[in-house]
Amino acid sequence: MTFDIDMIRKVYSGMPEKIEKVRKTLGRPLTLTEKILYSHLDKTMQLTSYKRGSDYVDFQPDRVAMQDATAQMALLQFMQAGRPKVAVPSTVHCDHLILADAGAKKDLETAVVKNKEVYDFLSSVSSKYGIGFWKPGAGIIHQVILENYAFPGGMMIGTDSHTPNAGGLGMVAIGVGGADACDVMAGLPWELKFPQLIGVKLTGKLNGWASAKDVILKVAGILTVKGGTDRILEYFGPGAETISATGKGTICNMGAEIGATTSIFSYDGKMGEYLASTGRKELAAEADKIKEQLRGDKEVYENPAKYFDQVIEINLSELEPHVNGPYTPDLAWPISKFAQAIKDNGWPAELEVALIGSCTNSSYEDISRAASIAKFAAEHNLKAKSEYTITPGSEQVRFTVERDGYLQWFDRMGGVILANACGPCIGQWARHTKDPAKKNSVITSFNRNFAKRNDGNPNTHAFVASSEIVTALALAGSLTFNPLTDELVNDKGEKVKLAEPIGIELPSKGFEVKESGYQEPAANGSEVKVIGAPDSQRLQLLAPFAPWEGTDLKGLKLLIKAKGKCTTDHISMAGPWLKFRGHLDNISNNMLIGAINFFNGKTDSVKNQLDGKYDSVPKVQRAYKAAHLGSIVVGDENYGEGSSREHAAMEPRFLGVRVILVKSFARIHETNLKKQGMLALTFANKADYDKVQEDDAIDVAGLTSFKPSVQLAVILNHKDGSRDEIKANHSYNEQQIKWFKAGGALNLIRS
Ligand code: MIC
Ligand code: SF4
Repeated sequence: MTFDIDMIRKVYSGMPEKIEKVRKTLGRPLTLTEKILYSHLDKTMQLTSYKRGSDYVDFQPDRVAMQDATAQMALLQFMQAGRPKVAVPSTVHCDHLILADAGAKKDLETAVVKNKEVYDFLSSVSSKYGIGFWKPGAGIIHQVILENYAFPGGMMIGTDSHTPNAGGLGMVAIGVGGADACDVMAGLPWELKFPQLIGVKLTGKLNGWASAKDVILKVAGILTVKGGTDRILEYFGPGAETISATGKGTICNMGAEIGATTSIFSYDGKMGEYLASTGRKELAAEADKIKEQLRGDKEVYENPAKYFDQVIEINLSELEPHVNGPYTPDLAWPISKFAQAIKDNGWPAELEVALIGSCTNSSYEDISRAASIAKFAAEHNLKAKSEYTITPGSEQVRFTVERDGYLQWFDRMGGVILANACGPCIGQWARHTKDPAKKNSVITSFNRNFAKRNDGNPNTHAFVASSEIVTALALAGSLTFNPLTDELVNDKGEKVKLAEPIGIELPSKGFEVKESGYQEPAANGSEVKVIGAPDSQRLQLLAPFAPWEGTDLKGLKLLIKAKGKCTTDHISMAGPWLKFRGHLDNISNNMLIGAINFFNGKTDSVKNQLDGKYDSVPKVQRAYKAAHLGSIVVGDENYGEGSSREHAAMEPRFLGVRVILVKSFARIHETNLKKQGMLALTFANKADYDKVQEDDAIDVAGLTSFKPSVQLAVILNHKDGSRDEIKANHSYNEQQIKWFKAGGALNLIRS
């Protein structure tokens, strides 16, 4: 399980010289992001100033990380690539498939039985191909990566959108689809649009109830869910150095919610302490040797407006705790305004469930801060008025906080400790609710709060905040409580004002764990057999997609014109569907069932143009497929925001959708579509969205001369015989056009 110090030494040994060369070539000081990106350029790339936000550049990442729900597809694809072993250090983490129901021990036991097939498959494939495997119960991918593998100055890709968590240790860590991971594991370069850079200058120091989480909740409010697309956020300034490494991780983690490519902090003392405390003194010593390379240049931080495309400044001393939501993570409320917002909007004030933990907020520090509130409550005869759950991020954190006596306070407050896993964050939650038809509220310390995400119920209003604010609100049982100013009444009828949380960044006795849950790959993988039954309902080998037919596309049926927010949760829902993540045919039955049909305002109800009847989206699409008719999906802004799950691209591909035409895309989803051989197009004129009618048959012209930067024509053939010809933009480069023509990137690797 040891971090790969030799690999890291190799990366570090080349860095100073490479960075000096870049500085000379570009003739200016460099941001940290540029230092890391340029020192990971693929050998085929030139050293030149890349145009931010538009030039595609090839990189060579140092690591790959995969979680169980996405690893299945990534590894099914890797198995087709025909390589004996992964080309870079890679790991798989079993965290998404554990249902939260009765508490940690029972839930884990149930999951191991229920998901046996998938765990056996992942464990055997990992062992065969040289991949480190973290068993269920070991922890959530991003926490385990931070504790074991992340390193300052490194570059990692991961099949999960919160991979940027590792930015808390100064790593450029980027969320991708499984096909991208497959490329890197197969030894191919990895392509990314060279990002624009946003500098976030932090001054002052967090105090009282304010925490690292509030930094990102505020940034989300400023930049919105689209504001980070094709951008990397680099945090710096005196305030940055006062935040713990895990607090930095929280900030970088939730950068995913603004669509950021990733977020990062420069190497500093806090990171060094964290490395030492997690058994990596040796690595800290190596990083210290080249610490100037692991920070942005002084001139950049002194004069950020000159080197970043945008600069945001936040004074931590004045930062108020925030609560964001409902339904979108960028609806940011300072706590002093939140009670009024609840009243003004008629959101349910009663808090039914409060949940802490997740990959975003489950460090030792987070748990100690929340536990200090729970301890104060126990000492002052206060009990939780809402249901209250705790999901530790890893077995190492759980073991250590139990040893140090924190868990008992949650217990006394009335809390339930869940397994070290994603659980309710991804809808793996058997919520015990009496009346699901009732509007209700929950609050979490997680990162996403899209409709239906946690419990599948559209009536649930989900909010996000820090672990300590969530804990305080659990005690109040109400969302209109402000712990900074208001009092609670305890069992004895006394008024109590909560004390401010006290956090301990790192355990004084160091971290400890008995059973880490790690499995080393086999020394000789060729002898390992992959475990999987041919008639499985959960795993299905992939068949190659058909290549492009060589002509323009004619008469595509409009499958759905999606209205408003259409995240990957709307396109390929998680929760109960997670069990089919390794079975493309089965999971395709959830395609777009959460998207709202523009024409009737309903979900999962679209017109079948063949018989004029309304039916569920996957059914209608299967009817088109059976009739050998292609189709098209039309969407709104930031289509595909949220998760990295490539199922959201593979399902339409598998069922015969040919084109996704939207106002704008989220980065990972757009790439996933291209990788699978789909046409991902955007309206050249966004108002043309309004021209699309329910019974349209749509043509796409210009494909025989498909070229980078050249628009395609889209012809809307309306039912009444009239037609509209509109223009569509695309962002395909030469290589991506080849993917389209081959019917998907994997078809190219294979050949
Ligand atoms: C999420 O937070 O939405 C997930 C579940 O972790 C996803 C990955 C998935 O869909 O498997 C993500 O963020 O990429
Ligand atoms: Fe798991 Fe939630 Fe983190 Fe995604 S955001 S990795 S589902 S804990």
